[in-house]
Amino acid sequence: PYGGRALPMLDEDSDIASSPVHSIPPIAETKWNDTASYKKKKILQSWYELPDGNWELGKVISTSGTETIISLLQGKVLKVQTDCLLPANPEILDGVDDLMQLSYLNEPSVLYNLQYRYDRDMIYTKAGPVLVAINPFKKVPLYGNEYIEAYKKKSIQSPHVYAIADTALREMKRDEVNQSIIISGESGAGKTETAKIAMQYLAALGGGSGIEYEILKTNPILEAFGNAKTLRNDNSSRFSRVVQCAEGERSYHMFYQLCAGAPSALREKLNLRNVEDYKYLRQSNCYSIAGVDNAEQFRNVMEALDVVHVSKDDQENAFAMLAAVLWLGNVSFTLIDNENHVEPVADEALLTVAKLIGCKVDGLKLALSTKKMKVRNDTIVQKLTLPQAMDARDALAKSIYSCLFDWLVEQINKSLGVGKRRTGRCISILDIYGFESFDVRCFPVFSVRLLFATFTSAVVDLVRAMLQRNSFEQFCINYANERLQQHFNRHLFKLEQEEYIQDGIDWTKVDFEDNQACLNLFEKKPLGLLSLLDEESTFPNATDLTFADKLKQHLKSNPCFRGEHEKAFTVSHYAGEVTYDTTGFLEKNRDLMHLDSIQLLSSCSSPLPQIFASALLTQSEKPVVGPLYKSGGADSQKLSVATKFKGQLFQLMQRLENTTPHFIRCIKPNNMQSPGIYEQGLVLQQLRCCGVLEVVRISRSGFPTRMTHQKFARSVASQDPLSVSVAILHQFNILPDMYQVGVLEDTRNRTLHGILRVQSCVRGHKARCYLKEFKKGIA
Ligand code: AD9
Ligand code: MG
Repeated sequence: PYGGRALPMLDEDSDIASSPVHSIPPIAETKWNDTASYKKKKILQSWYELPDGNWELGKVISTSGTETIISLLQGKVLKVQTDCLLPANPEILDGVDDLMQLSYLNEPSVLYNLQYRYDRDMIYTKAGPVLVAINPFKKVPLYGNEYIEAYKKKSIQSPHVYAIADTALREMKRDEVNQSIIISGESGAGKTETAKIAMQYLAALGGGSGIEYEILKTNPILEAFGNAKTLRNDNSSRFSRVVQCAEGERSYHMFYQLCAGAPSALREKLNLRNVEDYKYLRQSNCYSIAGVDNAEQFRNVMEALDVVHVSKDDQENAFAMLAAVLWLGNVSFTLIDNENHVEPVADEALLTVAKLIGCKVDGLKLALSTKKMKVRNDTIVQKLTLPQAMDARDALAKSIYSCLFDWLVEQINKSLGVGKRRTGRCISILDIYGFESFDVRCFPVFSVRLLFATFTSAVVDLVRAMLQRNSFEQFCINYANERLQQHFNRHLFKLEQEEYIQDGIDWTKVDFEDNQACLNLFEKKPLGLLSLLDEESTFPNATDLTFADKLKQHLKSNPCFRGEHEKAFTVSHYAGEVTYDTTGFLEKNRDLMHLDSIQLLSSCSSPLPQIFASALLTQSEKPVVGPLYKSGGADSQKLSVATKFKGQLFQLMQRLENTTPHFIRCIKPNNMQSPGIYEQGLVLQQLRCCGVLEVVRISRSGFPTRMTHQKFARSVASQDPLSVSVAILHQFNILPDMYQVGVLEDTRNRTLHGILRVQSCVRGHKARCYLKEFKKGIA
C-alpha cells in the first residue's frame, strides 16, 4: 500500500524502512535477506512458515551466509533460508495493548499478538486508532457496572468498546461535534454484540433520565424483527428473507416467537397455527435455535414494546401483519384457462389474509392474479401466469414485512423523542452487514462427499445453500462496504496526511490502497455497473444473459472488472475479487411490487396497510438520488432497487461525513461459532481485508501526539517554550536532522522502546509539536 515510496522519518534502526513494498493487502513484511543486518539486530526469535501456511516461532541458533539454523518449539532443529524467516518480537512485547508498540509489524507477529491476548480473554486490541475485537463466542468477564465505572474513571487503560464509547462521548461534549462508532466485520464477527456493548456504556453514562433503559429495550425488538438464524450466525442481522430461506436457516425470529408465545385470545384472533403449518417457515426445515425459548422471547419482546410505549393496539396491529405475511405464503393458485393463467384458490389462507389486512377477498384475488398496465391512454389488464402470480404474492409479503419494520422503528423513535432531544448532538452507532463473498470454489469437495454419503433432498438443499452464488444481495452489500472502506481510508489515511501538510510538517506523502476506481466501476454514468443494470432493467425482453453481455461489452477495459463464463462477472473489491452470478439480477432490481398491490393496501380498512401503501408510494416515486427508472411499458415511474439502495447509502454516508468517526473492526476467529478456537488463516484474511495493518503503519510513521507549544511549555513549567524544547532535544542527543525547529512533549505512555523521533513546525502562534515514539526514561 505504500506505492513504492520509502516511509518518511524513520531512524536507521527501524524495520519499516527496509520493508519491501507491496501494492496489495498483504502486510508489508520485514524479510531479512541480508544476514549482516540479521546479526547486527541480534534477532533471537524468528517466525518460520510451515507448509500449511501457519507460522511457528523458532529460536535462532546461528546464521551463516544465507542460511539460518533455528530450533522450533518441539525441539526440532531446521536449517532454512534466512529470507524465509520473519523476525519475531522480543518476549517483553508479548500481548501488547496496541499493535503500534510491536517492533516488528509482520503478519505472524500481529497474529501472534492477537492470539496471545485472545487466549487470555483479552479480546480487544488497539491497532493505532482502530479497535480490533475478536469474537470470544462465550461470556467474557469484561462487562457490567464495575467495568463501566472503571472506564469512566479511566482507572483501566486496556482497549475496550467502553473506552471507544467514552472517547466518543467526551469528544462530542468537548468539540460539540456529532460522533459515530462504525462497526464492521464479517457475518458472525460480533458487530451487533459490539453495538449493544457500546449502547450499554452510553446508556449507563446518560445521566439517568430513564430514556437509557428505554433505548436499551429497543434491542430485543429490533433483533426479533430484524434478525434471523443463518448458517453463519444464529442471530444474524438480515434483510429480505421473508419468502425464501435456505435449509438449516430461519426466517426472522419474530415469526417463531409469535407462533410459540401468543396468548390464546390473540391466537384465535389472528387464526395462528404452529410454525410447521406455514410454507414460508417450513421450507428451511429449521424451527428452533439451541438454547433459545421462543415463547419466552415473545414475552420479552412484548415487555420491551411496552417499555418503549408502543400501544397495545399498535402491538396487535403489528402482530396481525406478521400473521398476514405467514398466511400469504400459504396462498395457492389454480389454472383458469389454456394460456397458463391462474387465480388464487379461495381457501382458508386467502380468506384469512383478507381478514387480517382488512380488504375484500375479490380485491385480494385480483391483486394476486392480474397486473394493470397503462399503454398510451388505455389501461389494459394482464392476467398472470403461475410464476408471475407467485412473485406478486411474495413481493406483497416482503413489502408488508419491510413496511412493518420501518413503521416499528418510526414508532419507537417517536415515542423516545429521537431527534427532539435537548442537546441536539448525537452519537450514531453503525452496525452494518459486512463484506460478503461466497467462495464457490471452496465447497465442491465437501459437497460431493456429502452427496455420496446420504442422497436425501435435505442434503441436496444444504449443498445448494452452501453453494450459494454471489447474487444481487452480495452485489449491494459489497458496494456499500466499498463506500464504507473509502470513508475509513479517507479518515485514517487521507485526512491525517492532509493535516500534516496543512500544518507545514515536512512529510513525504504515504500512498494507500485507494478504492476510488472500484467505486467508479459501480457508480459511473452512463457506463457503470449500476447504470447499466438500471438500463437493462427497463427493457422488457432483457435477460440476465443480455445484462452480463452488456457489462462485458462496456466494461471489458476496466481494470476492476473481468467478464466470466456466460452470466458471471468478477469485481476487484478492496477486500478481494468476487465473482457475481447475474441470475435474478434484473428481477430483483425491478422490484416486483406491482402498483396493483399498493392500491390494494391503500383500500384496506386496517390502519397499518394504509400507512404502508402511502410509504410505498413515496418510496417508489420520489426520486432520491440518481435517475428514474421507468417500468416496462407502464407510465408509472419507479426507482429501481439498486438506485434506491444507492440513494440510502449516500444519505448514510452524508450523515457519517458530518461526524467524528471511531472505528471498530470485528474479527471472527473460527467458522464454528465456538470459543477458544483461533484459526490463523481466517483471522489473517480478515485483517488483510480491512486494512487494519496499514493503519497501524501509517499511525506509527506519523505523529499521533499533538500539543500546542503553550501546553507543552506549561507541562515543563517554563517561560520560554521553544528554548526549553530545544534544550531537551539537545540533552537527549537528538540529532538536528531528526527534528525541525520545535518543541517536544512528554509522552509518558509511549516509553516501551524505540528512539525519539520528533518533528515540529512553527506556524504563526499555533505551533504544534509532533512526535512519534519515546525512548524509555525520557518521560
Ligand atoms: V451478522 O453480519 O449480523 O450475521 P454480527 O452482527 O457481526 O453478524 P453478532 O454480533 O450477532 O455478529 O455475533 C454473533 C454471536 O457471537 C453472538 O450471538 C454471540 O453469541 C457471539 N458474540 C459476539 N460478540 C460477543 C462478545 N463480546 N461476547 C460474547 C459474543 N459473545
Ligand atoms: Mg449483526
